[in-house]
Amino acid sequence: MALCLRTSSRSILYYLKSKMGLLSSSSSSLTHQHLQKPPFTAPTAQNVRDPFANFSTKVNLLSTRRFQSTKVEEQWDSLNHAHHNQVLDFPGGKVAFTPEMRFISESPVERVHCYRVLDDKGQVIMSSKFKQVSEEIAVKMYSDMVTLQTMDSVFYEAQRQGRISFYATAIGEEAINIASAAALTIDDLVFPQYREPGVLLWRGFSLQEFANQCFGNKDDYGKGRQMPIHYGSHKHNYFTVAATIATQVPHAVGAAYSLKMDRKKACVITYFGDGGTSEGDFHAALNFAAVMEVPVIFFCRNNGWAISTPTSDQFRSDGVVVKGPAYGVRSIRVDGNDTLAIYTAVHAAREMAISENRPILIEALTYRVGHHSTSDDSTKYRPVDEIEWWRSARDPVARFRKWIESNGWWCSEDESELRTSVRKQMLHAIQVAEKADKPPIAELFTDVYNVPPSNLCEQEKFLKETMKRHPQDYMPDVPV
Ligand SMILES: Cc1ncc(C[n+]2csc(CCOP(=O)(O)OP(=O)(O)O)c2C)c(N)n1
Ligand SMILES: [Mg+2]
Repeated sequence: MALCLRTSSRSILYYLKSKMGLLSSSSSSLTHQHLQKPPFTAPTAQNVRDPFANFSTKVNLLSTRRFQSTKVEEQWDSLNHAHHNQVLDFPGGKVAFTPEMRFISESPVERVHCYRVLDDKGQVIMSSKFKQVSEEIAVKMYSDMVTLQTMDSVFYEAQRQGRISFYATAIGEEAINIASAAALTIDDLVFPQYREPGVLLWRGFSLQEFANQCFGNKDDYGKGRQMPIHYGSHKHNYFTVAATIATQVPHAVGAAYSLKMDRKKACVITYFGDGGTSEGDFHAALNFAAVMEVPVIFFCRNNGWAISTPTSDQFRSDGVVVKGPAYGVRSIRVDGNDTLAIYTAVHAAREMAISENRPILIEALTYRVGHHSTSDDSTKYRPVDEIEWWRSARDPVARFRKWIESNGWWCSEDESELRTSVRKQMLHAIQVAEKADKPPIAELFTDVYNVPPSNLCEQEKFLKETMKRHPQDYMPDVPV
Protein backbone atom coordinates (compact mmCIF):
# COMPACT_ATOMS: atom_id res chain seq x y z
CA MET A 1 0.00 0.00 0.00
CA ALA A 2 2.85 2.37 0.88
CA LEU A 3 4.33 1.77 -2.52
CA CYS A 4 1.03 2.54 -4.19
CA LEU A 5 0.72 5.84 -2.37
CA ARG A 6 4.25 6.88 -3.36
CA THR A 7 3.86 5.93 -6.99
CA SER A 8 0.97 8.19 -7.97
CA SER A 9 -2.49 9.25 -7.00
CA ARG A 10 -3.78 7.23 -9.96
CA SER A 11 -2.65 4.14 -8.10
CA ILE A 12 -4.71 5.22 -5.10
CA LEU A 13 -7.75 4.93 -7.28
CA TYR A 14 -6.63 1.49 -8.41
CA TYR A 15 -6.03 0.44 -4.82
CA LEU A 16 -9.40 1.71 -3.59
CA LYS A 17 -11.21 0.08 -6.47
CA SER A 18 -9.49 -3.25 -5.96
CA LYS A 19 -10.41 -3.19 -2.25
CA MET A 20 -14.01 -2.51 -3.17
CA GLY A 21 -14.08 -5.18 -5.86
CA LEU A 22 -14.75 -2.68 -8.63
CA LEU A 23 -12.07 -3.54 -11.12
CA SER A 24 -13.22 -4.67 -14.53
CA SER A 25 -12.54 -8.37 -13.92
CA SER A 26 -14.87 -8.38 -10.92
CA SER A 27 -17.53 -6.27 -12.65
CA SER A 28 -17.56 -8.63 -15.58
CA SER A 29 -18.38 -11.48 -13.24
CA LEU A 30 -22.02 -10.31 -13.52
CA THR A 31 -23.38 -13.18 -15.54
CA HIS A 32 -26.35 -13.28 -17.85
CA GLN A 33 -28.21 -14.94 -14.99
CA HIS A 34 -27.92 -11.78 -12.93
CA LEU A 35 -29.55 -9.82 -15.69
CA GLN A 36 -32.59 -12.05 -16.02
CA LYS A 37 -35.93 -10.67 -14.79
CA PRO A 38 -36.57 -12.34 -11.42
CA PRO A 39 -39.61 -14.61 -11.24
CA PHE A 40 -42.85 -12.95 -10.17
CA THR A 41 -43.16 -12.74 -6.40
CA ALA A 42 -46.66 -12.68 -5.00
CA PRO A 43 -47.42 -9.29 -3.47
CA THR A 44 -46.37 -8.94 0.14
CA ALA A 45 -47.01 -6.03 2.47
CA GLN A 46 -43.57 -4.78 1.54
CA ASN A 47 -43.69 -4.94 -2.24
CA VAL A 48 -47.29 -3.75 -2.40
CA ARG A 49 -46.00 -0.56 -0.83
CA ASP A 50 -43.39 -0.38 -3.60
CA PRO A 51 -45.50 -0.45 -6.77
CA PHE A 52 -42.55 -1.01 -9.06
CA ALA A 53 -40.72 -3.55 -6.91
CA ASN A 54 -40.63 -6.05 -9.75
CA PHE A 55 -39.34 -3.51 -12.25
CA SER A 56 -36.42 -2.45 -10.13
CA THR A 57 -34.73 -5.60 -8.86
CA LYS A 58 -32.27 -5.94 -11.71
CA VAL A 59 -31.18 -2.33 -11.74
CA ASN A 60 -30.78 -2.24 -7.96
CA LEU A 61 -28.36 -5.10 -8.23
CA LEU A 62 -26.19 -3.11 -10.61
CA SER A 63 -26.68 0.27 -9.03
CA THR A 64 -25.29 -0.72 -5.62
CA ARG A 65 -21.97 -1.40 -7.30
CA ARG A 66 -22.26 1.76 -9.33
CA PHE A 67 -22.81 3.86 -6.24
CA GLN A 68 -19.63 2.61 -4.62
CA SER A 69 -17.72 3.16 -7.79
CA THR A 70 -18.99 6.73 -8.05
CA LYS A 71 -17.78 7.48 -4.54
CA VAL A 72 -14.27 6.46 -5.53
CA GLU A 73 -14.46 8.67 -8.57
CA GLU A 74 -15.49 11.63 -6.43
CA GLN A 75 -12.26 11.30 -4.44
CA TRP A 76 -10.31 11.12 -7.63
CA ASP A 77 -12.10 14.24 -8.88
CA SER A 78 -11.04 16.26 -5.86
CA LEU A 79 -7.41 15.18 -6.24
CA ASN A 80 -7.40 16.36 -9.84
CA HIS A 81 -9.54 19.44 -9.52
CA ALA A 82 -6.98 21.67 -11.23
CA HIS A 83 -7.31 19.91 -14.59
CA HIS A 84 -11.03 20.54 -14.77
CA ASN A 85 -10.60 24.23 -15.45
CA GLN A 86 -9.41 23.58 -18.99
CA VAL A 87 -12.20 23.89 -21.53
CA LEU A 88 -12.39 24.14 -25.30
CA ASP A 89 -15.15 25.52 -27.45
CA PHE A 90 -15.85 22.54 -29.70
CA PRO A 91 -18.59 22.64 -32.35
CA GLY A 92 -21.69 22.19 -30.18
CA GLY A 93 -20.34 24.10 -27.17
CA LYS A 94 -17.70 24.24 -24.48
CA VAL A 95 -16.35 20.98 -23.11
CA ALA A 96 -14.13 20.58 -20.05
CA PHE A 97 -11.05 18.37 -20.23
CA THR A 98 -10.16 15.73 -17.69
CA PRO A 99 -6.93 13.77 -17.33
CA GLU A 100 -8.95 10.79 -16.25
CA MET A 101 -10.25 8.21 -18.68
CA ARG A 102 -13.74 7.75 -17.34
CA PHE A 103 -16.45 5.83 -19.13
CA ILE A 104 -19.99 6.97 -18.52
CA SER A 105 -21.82 4.36 -16.49
CA GLU A 106 -24.29 2.15 -18.32
CA SER A 107 -26.63 1.96 -15.35
CA PRO A 108 -27.96 4.69 -13.09
CA VAL A 109 -27.17 5.12 -9.40
CA GLU A 110 -30.90 5.10 -8.85
CA ARG A 111 -33.80 4.58 -11.25
CA VAL A 112 -35.62 7.71 -12.40
CA HIS A 113 -38.44 8.38 -9.97
CA CYS A 114 -42.04 8.00 -10.99
CA TYR A 115 -44.43 10.93 -10.53
CA ARG A 116 -47.50 9.94 -8.58
CA VAL A 117 -50.44 11.81 -7.01
CA LEU A 118 -52.92 9.16 -5.86
CA ASP A 119 -51.88 6.37 -3.54
CA ASP A 120 -53.31 2.86 -3.79
CA LYS A 121 -56.27 3.86 -1.67
CA GLY A 122 -57.14 6.66 -4.08
CA GLN A 123 -56.02 9.35 -1.65
CA VAL A 124 -53.91 12.32 -2.66
CA ILE A 125 -50.37 11.79 -1.41
CA MET A 126 -49.42 14.52 1.03
CA SER A 127 -47.52 17.42 -0.54
CA SER A 128 -48.09 16.15 -4.07
CA LYS A 129 -48.61 18.86 -6.67
CA PHE A 130 -51.28 18.29 -9.27
CA LYS A 131 -53.65 20.09 -11.60
CA GLN A 132 -57.05 20.48 -10.01
CA VAL A 133 -59.91 18.74 -11.80
CA SER A 134 -63.50 19.97 -11.62
CA GLU A 135 -66.30 17.62 -10.60
CA GLU A 136 -67.70 17.66 -14.14
CA ILE A 137 -64.38 16.68 -15.74
CA ALA A 138 -63.60 14.09 -13.06
CA VAL A 139 -66.97 12.39 -13.51
CA LYS A 140 -66.59 12.40 -17.30
CA MET A 141 -63.09 10.93 -16.94
CA TYR A 142 -64.38 8.16 -14.72
CA SER A 143 -67.43 7.47 -16.91
CA ASP A 144 -65.24 7.23 -20.01
CA MET A 145 -62.88 4.81 -18.26
CA VAL A 146 -65.84 2.59 -17.39
CA THR A 147 -67.15 2.93 -20.97
CA LEU A 148 -63.76 1.89 -22.33
CA GLN A 149 -63.70 -1.15 -20.03
CA THR A 150 -67.22 -2.12 -21.11
CA MET A 151 -66.46 -1.58 -24.78
CA ASP A 152 -63.40 -3.81 -24.43
CA SER A 153 -65.32 -6.61 -22.78
CA VAL A 154 -68.21 -6.52 -25.31
CA PHE A 155 -65.94 -6.43 -28.38
CA TYR A 156 -63.74 -9.12 -26.87
CA GLU A 157 -66.78 -11.37 -26.39
CA ALA A 158 -67.97 -10.55 -29.93
CA GLN A 159 -64.63 -11.73 -31.30
CA ARG A 160 -64.85 -14.92 -29.27
CA GLN A 161 -68.30 -15.52 -30.77
CA GLY A 162 -66.83 -15.15 -34.27
CA ARG A 163 -68.74 -11.95 -35.01
CA ILE A 164 -65.64 -9.81 -35.55
CA SER A 165 -62.25 -11.02 -36.73
CA PHE A 166 -59.87 -9.48 -34.19
CA TYR A 167 -59.66 -7.28 -31.10
CA ALA A 168 -57.15 -5.84 -28.61
CA THR A 169 -58.15 -4.50 -25.22
CA ALA A 170 -56.70 -1.58 -23.24
CA ILE A 171 -57.33 -3.24 -19.84
CA GLY A 172 -55.02 -1.74 -17.23
CA GLU A 173 -54.34 1.30 -19.43
CA GLU A 174 -57.67 3.09 -19.02
CA ALA A 175 -56.11 5.95 -17.06
CA ILE A 176 -53.46 6.48 -19.72
CA ASN A 177 -56.13 6.63 -22.41
CA ILE A 178 -58.61 8.92 -20.72
CA ALA A 179 -56.51 11.16 -18.49
CA SER A 180 -54.06 12.03 -21.27
CA ALA A 181 -56.95 12.84 -23.61
CA ALA A 182 -58.61 15.00 -20.97
CA ALA A 183 -55.50 17.16 -20.62
CA LEU A 184 -55.50 18.06 -24.33
CA THR A 185 -57.81 20.12 -26.52
CA ILE A 186 -59.56 18.96 -29.69
CA ASP A 187 -57.15 21.08 -31.78
CA ASP A 188 -54.23 18.92 -30.64
CA LEU A 189 -53.52 16.21 -33.19
CA VAL A 190 -53.36 12.57 -32.12
CA PHE A 191 -51.11 9.98 -33.76
CA PRO A 192 -52.04 6.74 -31.99
CA GLN A 193 -50.62 3.24 -31.86
CA TYR A 194 -53.58 0.87 -31.36
CA ARG A 195 -54.15 0.68 -27.61
CA GLU A 196 -55.54 4.18 -27.16
CA PRO A 197 -59.18 4.10 -28.35
CA GLY A 198 -60.09 5.91 -25.13
CA VAL A 199 -58.55 9.10 -26.55
CA LEU A 200 -61.03 8.95 -29.42
CA LEU A 201 -63.85 8.07 -27.03
CA TRP A 202 -63.03 11.14 -24.93
CA ARG A 203 -63.21 13.29 -28.08
CA GLY A 204 -66.76 12.14 -28.82
CA PHE A 205 -66.40 9.19 -31.22
CA SER A 206 -69.60 7.26 -30.54
CA LEU A 207 -69.96 3.60 -29.60
CA GLN A 208 -71.76 3.15 -32.92
CA GLU A 209 -68.77 4.57 -34.79
CA PHE A 210 -66.44 2.17 -32.92
CA ALA A 211 -68.73 -0.74 -33.75
CA ASN A 212 -69.01 0.23 -37.44
CA GLN A 213 -65.22 0.08 -37.71
CA CYS A 214 -64.88 -3.27 -35.92
CA PHE A 215 -67.60 -4.81 -38.10
CA GLY A 216 -66.20 -3.16 -41.25
CA ASN A 217 -69.61 -2.09 -42.50
CA LYS A 218 -70.54 0.61 -45.02
CA ASP A 219 -70.51 3.28 -42.30
CA ASP A 220 -66.93 2.56 -41.31
CA TYR A 221 -64.78 5.56 -42.31
CA GLY A 222 -62.12 3.13 -43.56
CA LYS A 223 -64.76 1.42 -45.76
CA GLY A 224 -64.06 -1.98 -44.24
CA ARG A 225 -60.55 -2.16 -45.64
CA GLN A 226 -58.79 -2.48 -42.31
CA MET A 227 -58.73 -4.96 -39.44
CA PRO A 228 -60.81 -4.05 -36.38
CA ILE A 229 -59.39 -1.43 -33.97
CA HIS A 230 -57.82 0.62 -36.80
CA TYR A 231 -59.93 3.65 -35.97
CA GLY A 232 -59.44 7.09 -37.45
CA SER A 233 -61.49 10.26 -37.51
CA HIS A 234 -60.75 13.45 -39.36
CA LYS A 235 -63.39 15.28 -37.34
CA HIS A 236 -61.67 14.32 -34.08
CA ASN A 237 -58.11 15.05 -35.28
CA TYR A 238 -57.29 11.39 -34.71
CA PHE A 239 -55.05 9.94 -37.38
CA THR A 240 -55.90 6.42 -38.49
CA VAL A 241 -54.17 3.67 -36.53
CA ALA A 242 -51.31 2.03 -38.42
CA ALA A 243 -50.34 -1.39 -37.08
CA THR A 244 -46.80 -1.05 -38.43
CA ILE A 245 -45.15 -0.35 -35.10
CA ALA A 246 -43.83 3.19 -34.49
CA THR A 247 -44.46 4.53 -38.00
CA GLN A 248 -46.78 7.12 -36.46
CA VAL A 249 -43.97 8.63 -34.36
CA PRO A 250 -42.05 10.46 -37.14
CA HIS A 251 -45.39 11.38 -38.74
CA ALA A 252 -46.29 13.14 -35.51
CA VAL A 253 -43.09 15.16 -35.64
CA GLY A 254 -43.84 16.26 -39.20
CA ALA A 255 -47.33 17.33 -38.18
CA ALA A 256 -45.94 19.22 -35.18
CA TYR A 257 -43.52 21.02 -37.47
CA SER A 258 -46.44 22.12 -39.62
CA LEU A 259 -48.32 23.40 -36.54
CA LYS A 260 -45.25 25.41 -35.65
CA MET A 261 -44.95 26.84 -39.18
CA ASP A 262 -48.62 27.84 -39.07
CA ARG A 263 -48.15 29.37 -35.58
CA LYS A 264 -51.07 27.34 -34.24
CA LYS A 265 -51.63 27.24 -30.48
CA ALA A 266 -51.82 23.46 -30.50
CA CYS A 267 -49.53 20.48 -30.18
CA VAL A 268 -49.29 16.89 -31.37
CA ILE A 269 -49.38 13.84 -29.17
CA THR A 270 -48.21 10.45 -30.32
CA TYR A 271 -48.64 7.21 -28.39
CA PHE A 272 -46.50 4.12 -28.65
CA GLY A 273 -45.54 1.12 -26.56
CA ASP A 274 -42.27 0.04 -24.99
CA GLY A 275 -41.85 -2.25 -28.01
CA GLY A 276 -42.17 0.75 -30.32
CA THR A 277 -39.04 2.29 -28.83
CA SER A 278 -36.94 -0.48 -30.40
CA GLU A 279 -37.85 0.81 -33.84
CA GLY A 280 -35.53 3.23 -35.60
CA ASP A 281 -38.52 5.47 -36.23
CA PHE A 282 -38.74 6.29 -32.51
CA HIS A 283 -35.11 7.44 -32.36
CA ALA A 284 -35.23 9.39 -35.62
CA ALA A 285 -38.41 11.10 -34.45
CA LEU A 286 -36.98 12.20 -31.09
CA ASN A 287 -33.88 13.56 -32.73
CA PHE A 288 -35.80 15.44 -35.42
CA ALA A 289 -38.22 16.87 -32.87
CA ALA A 290 -35.42 18.14 -30.64
CA VAL A 291 -33.46 19.70 -33.49
CA MET A 292 -36.48 21.22 -35.22
CA GLU A 293 -37.93 22.37 -31.86
CA VAL A 294 -41.47 21.24 -32.46
CA PRO A 295 -44.48 21.01 -30.13
CA VAL A 296 -44.92 17.26 -29.83
CA ILE A 297 -45.60 15.02 -26.83
CA PHE A 298 -44.14 11.54 -27.13
CA PHE A 299 -46.27 9.37 -24.88
CA CYS A 300 -44.77 5.94 -24.21
CA ARG A 301 -47.04 3.36 -22.61
CA ASN A 302 -44.45 1.15 -21.00
CA ASN A 303 -46.69 -1.80 -20.16
CA GLY A 304 -43.88 -4.29 -19.68
CA TRP A 305 -44.56 -6.39 -22.79
CA ALA A 306 -44.38 -6.27 -26.56
CA ILE A 307 -46.52 -9.33 -27.29
CA SER A 308 -44.37 -12.01 -25.56
CA THR A 309 -41.17 -9.95 -25.34
CA PRO A 310 -40.60 -8.51 -21.86
CA THR A 311 -38.93 -5.12 -21.52
CA SER A 312 -35.78 -6.85 -20.19
CA ASP A 313 -35.32 -8.28 -23.70
CA GLN A 314 -36.22 -4.95 -25.28
CA PHE A 315 -33.70 -2.58 -23.67
CA ARG A 316 -31.12 -2.49 -20.87
CA SER A 317 -31.56 1.21 -20.10
CA ASP A 318 -33.63 2.48 -17.17
CA GLY A 319 -36.78 2.18 -19.24
CA VAL A 320 -37.62 4.77 -21.86
CA VAL A 321 -37.54 8.07 -19.96
CA VAL A 322 -33.72 8.24 -19.98
CA LYS A 323 -33.67 8.21 -23.77
CA GLY A 324 -35.20 11.70 -23.88
CA PRO A 325 -32.21 13.63 -22.50
CA ALA A 326 -29.90 11.70 -24.86
CA TYR A 327 -31.69 13.45 -27.71
CA GLY A 328 -32.13 16.75 -25.89
CA VAL A 329 -35.80 16.11 -25.07
CA ARG A 330 -37.29 17.08 -21.69
CA SER A 331 -38.78 13.99 -20.09
CA ILE A 332 -40.81 12.67 -17.19
CA ARG A 333 -41.79 9.25 -15.81
CA VAL A 334 -45.31 8.89 -14.44
CA ASP A 335 -47.37 6.21 -12.76
CA GLY A 336 -49.50 5.02 -15.67
CA ASN A 337 -52.22 3.77 -13.32
CA ASP A 338 -52.68 7.13 -11.62
CA THR A 339 -55.29 9.25 -13.40
CA LEU A 340 -54.35 12.51 -11.67
CA ALA A 341 -50.61 12.10 -12.28
CA ILE A 342 -51.14 11.47 -15.99
CA TYR A 343 -53.60 14.33 -16.32
CA THR A 344 -51.20 16.73 -14.60
CA ALA A 345 -48.12 15.59 -16.52
CA VAL A 346 -49.80 15.81 -19.92
CA HIS A 347 -51.30 19.19 -19.07
CA ALA A 348 -47.85 20.54 -18.14
CA ALA A 349 -46.24 18.89 -21.16
CA ARG A 350 -48.77 20.53 -23.46
CA GLU A 351 -48.12 23.98 -21.96
CA MET A 352 -44.36 23.60 -22.40
CA ALA A 353 -44.63 22.09 -25.87
CA ILE A 354 -46.73 24.97 -27.17
CA SER A 355 -45.28 27.94 -25.29
CA GLU A 356 -41.63 26.89 -25.72
CA ASN A 357 -41.92 25.00 -29.02
CA ARG A 358 -40.28 21.90 -27.67
CA PRO A 359 -40.84 18.14 -27.62
CA ILE A 360 -41.59 16.35 -24.35
CA LEU A 361 -41.24 12.65 -23.63
CA ILE A 362 -43.56 11.00 -21.11
CA GLU A 363 -42.99 7.43 -20.00
CA ALA A 364 -46.03 5.98 -18.23
CA LEU A 365 -45.19 2.83 -16.27
CA THR A 366 -48.03 0.34 -16.36
CA TYR A 367 -48.87 -3.27 -17.20
CA ARG A 368 -50.71 -4.85 -20.11
CA VAL A 369 -53.35 -6.75 -18.18
CA GLY A 370 -55.08 -8.29 -21.21
CA HIS A 371 -53.53 -10.62 -23.75
CA HIS A 372 -51.71 -8.76 -26.51
CA SER A 373 -54.75 -9.31 -28.72
CA THR A 374 -57.29 -12.02 -29.47
CA SER A 375 -54.49 -13.80 -31.39
CA ASP A 376 -52.44 -14.24 -28.22
CA ASP A 377 -52.51 -16.30 -25.00
CA SER A 378 -50.25 -14.47 -22.57
CA THR A 379 -50.46 -17.21 -19.92
CA LYS A 380 -47.98 -19.10 -22.13
CA TYR A 381 -45.21 -16.65 -21.30
CA ARG A 382 -46.07 -14.92 -17.98
CA PRO A 383 -47.46 -16.08 -14.65
CA VAL A 384 -51.21 -15.90 -14.16
CA ASP A 385 -50.83 -14.54 -10.61
CA GLU A 386 -48.76 -11.63 -11.96
CA ILE A 387 -51.57 -10.74 -14.38
CA GLU A 388 -54.22 -11.10 -11.68
CA TRP A 389 -52.28 -8.94 -9.25
CA TRP A 390 -52.15 -6.09 -11.75
CA ARG A 391 -55.81 -6.60 -12.65
CA SER A 392 -57.04 -6.44 -9.07
CA ALA A 393 -54.54 -4.62 -6.85
CA ARG A 394 -53.45 -2.04 -9.39
CA ASP A 395 -56.63 -1.30 -11.35
CA PRO A 396 -56.45 2.40 -12.32
CA VAL A 397 -60.23 2.68 -12.66
CA ALA A 398 -60.93 1.46 -9.11
CA ARG A 399 -58.25 3.81 -7.76
CA PHE A 400 -59.79 6.85 -9.45
CA ARG A 401 -63.26 5.80 -8.34
CA LYS A 402 -62.09 5.90 -4.71
CA TRP A 403 -60.91 9.46 -5.22
CA ILE A 404 -64.14 10.76 -6.79
CA GLU A 405 -66.15 8.94 -4.12
CA SER A 406 -64.08 10.53 -1.37
CA ASN A 407 -64.95 13.91 -2.92
CA GLY A 408 -68.64 13.08 -2.73
CA TRP A 409 -68.91 13.13 -6.56
CA TRP A 410 -69.85 9.46 -7.03
CA CYS A 411 -71.77 6.72 -5.25
CA SER A 412 -72.70 3.07 -5.78
CA GLU A 413 -76.08 3.96 -7.37
CA ASP A 414 -74.27 6.11 -9.97
CA GLU A 415 -71.97 3.17 -10.56
CA SER A 416 -74.60 0.54 -11.28
CA GLU A 417 -76.65 2.98 -13.36
CA LEU A 418 -73.61 3.83 -15.51
CA ARG A 419 -72.51 0.23 -16.02
CA THR A 420 -76.01 -0.97 -16.96
CA SER A 421 -76.59 1.90 -19.35
CA VAL A 422 -73.19 1.61 -21.10
CA ARG A 423 -73.52 -2.15 -21.57
CA LYS A 424 -76.98 -1.67 -23.07
CA GLN A 425 -75.70 0.99 -25.47
CA MET A 426 -72.78 -1.21 -26.46
CA LEU A 427 -74.96 -4.25 -27.19
CA HIS A 428 -77.28 -2.06 -29.25
CA ALA A 429 -74.33 -0.60 -31.19
CA ILE A 430 -72.96 -3.99 -32.17
CA GLN A 431 -76.39 -5.25 -33.22
CA VAL A 432 -76.84 -2.24 -35.52
CA ALA A 433 -73.30 -2.52 -36.87
CA GLU A 434 -73.71 -6.21 -37.58
CA LYS A 435 -76.93 -5.72 -39.53
CA ALA A 436 -75.64 -2.82 -41.63
CA ASP A 437 -74.59 -3.52 -45.23
CA LYS A 438 -70.99 -4.18 -46.07
CA PRO A 439 -69.19 -1.72 -48.38
CA PRO A 440 -69.25 -2.80 -52.04
CA ILE A 441 -66.14 -4.66 -53.13
CA ALA A 442 -65.31 -1.90 -55.64
CA GLU A 443 -64.48 0.34 -52.66
CA LEU A 444 -61.34 -1.71 -52.13
CA PHE A 445 -59.85 0.00 -55.17
CA THR A 446 -60.79 3.62 -54.57
CA ASP A 447 -59.32 6.61 -52.71
CA VAL A 448 -55.70 6.22 -53.73
CA TYR A 449 -55.59 7.15 -57.43
CA ASN A 450 -57.69 9.76 -59.17
CA VAL A 451 -57.52 7.60 -62.31
CA PRO A 452 -56.80 3.98 -61.26
CA PRO A 453 -53.88 2.40 -63.16
CA SER A 454 -54.60 -0.49 -65.52
CA ASN A 455 -53.14 -3.19 -63.22
CA LEU A 456 -55.54 -2.17 -60.44
CA CYS A 457 -58.50 -2.27 -62.86
CA GLU A 458 -57.44 -5.78 -63.90
CA GLN A 459 -57.25 -6.88 -60.28
CA GLU A 460 -60.72 -5.55 -59.58
CA LYS A 461 -62.16 -7.39 -62.60
CA PHE A 462 -60.36 -10.59 -61.62
CA LEU A 463 -61.58 -10.39 -58.02
CA LYS A 464 -65.20 -9.88 -59.04
CA GLU A 465 -65.05 -12.82 -61.46
CA THR A 466 -63.49 -15.06 -58.78
CA MET A 467 -66.16 -14.10 -56.25
CA LYS A 468 -68.90 -14.99 -58.74
CA ARG A 469 -67.24 -18.32 -59.59
CA HIS A 470 -66.64 -19.33 -55.94
CA PRO A 471 -69.41 -17.66 -53.92
CA GLN A 472 -69.04 -20.21 -51.11
CA ASP A 473 -65.55 -18.80 -50.32
CA TYR A 474 -66.74 -15.22 -49.79
CA MET A 475 -69.07 -13.55 -47.35
CA PRO A 476 -72.54 -13.51 -48.94
CA ASP A 477 -73.35 -10.02 -47.69
CA VAL A 478 -70.50 -8.23 -49.51
CA PRO A 479 -71.94 -6.54 -52.62
CA VAL A 480 -69.86 -7.38 -55.72
C1 LIG B 1 -42.89 -2.87 -37.78
C2 LIG B 1 -43.63 -3.96 -37.05
N1 LIG B 1 -42.94 -4.96 -36.49
C3 LIG B 1 -43.60 -5.94 -35.82
C4 LIG B 1 -44.94 -5.91 -35.72
C5 LIG B 1 -45.68 -7.02 -34.95
N2 LIG B 1 -46.18 -6.47 -33.71
C6 LIG B 1 -47.47 -6.06 -33.57
S1 LIG B 1 -47.77 -5.45 -32.06
C7 LIG B 1 -46.20 -5.74 -31.54
C8 LIG B 1 -45.78 -5.42 -30.13
C9 LIG B 1 -45.77 -3.98 -29.82
O1 LIG B 1 -45.53 -3.81 -28.45
P1 LIG B 1 -45.62 -2.41 -27.76
O2 LIG B 1 -45.12 -1.36 -28.68
O3 LIG B 1 -44.98 -2.52 -26.44
O4 LIG B 1 -47.19 -2.14 -27.61
P2 LIG B 1 -48.26 -2.92 -26.72
O5 LIG B 1 -48.84 -3.99 -27.61
O6 LIG B 1 -47.57 -3.49 -25.54
O7 LIG B 1 -49.29 -1.94 -26.36
C10 LIG B 1 -45.45 -6.31 -32.56
C11 LIG B 1 -44.05 -6.71 -32.42
C12 LIG B 1 -45.63 -4.86 -36.34
N3 LIG B 1 -46.96 -4.74 -36.28
N4 LIG B 1 -44.95 -3.87 -36.98
MG1 LIG C 1 -45.83 -2.89 -24.57
